[in-house]
Amino acid sequence: MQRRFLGPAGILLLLLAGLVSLSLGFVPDRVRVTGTMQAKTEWVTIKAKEFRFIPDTLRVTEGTLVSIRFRDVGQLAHNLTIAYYATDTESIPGGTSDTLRFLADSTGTFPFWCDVPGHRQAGMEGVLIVRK
Ligand SMILES: [Cu+2]
Repeated sequence: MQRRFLGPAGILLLLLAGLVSLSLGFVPDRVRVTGTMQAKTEWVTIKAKEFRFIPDTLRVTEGTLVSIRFRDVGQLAHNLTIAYYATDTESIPGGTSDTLRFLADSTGTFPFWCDVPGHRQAGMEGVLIVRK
């Protein structure tokens, strides 16, 4: 009964190894892989109302997992779109909130905006600054 050696723990280990190699395979080149692959989480809060973001400049550190608490404190529905990081919230009604998470893996200054038609043009934009 050789198969007995591959008990539930062994199967779990194999699954984990598979998952790890699978996830490593999908890491884009520009992501720096550190020994533990544990990114620190950095929380920031941004409020939206007609027609601006408060604050309109977000500063985070490269390599952190950024969690943005997005609060719509206005009357209309708004969203937060960060095109460079291919991430956005739904358009949420006034008085509600949402959370956006992404790995800030590139330094630079990246615009964000609300993509409800007309809102960016009305002033709903800002910049995300990712520094070393
Ligand atoms: Cu908006």
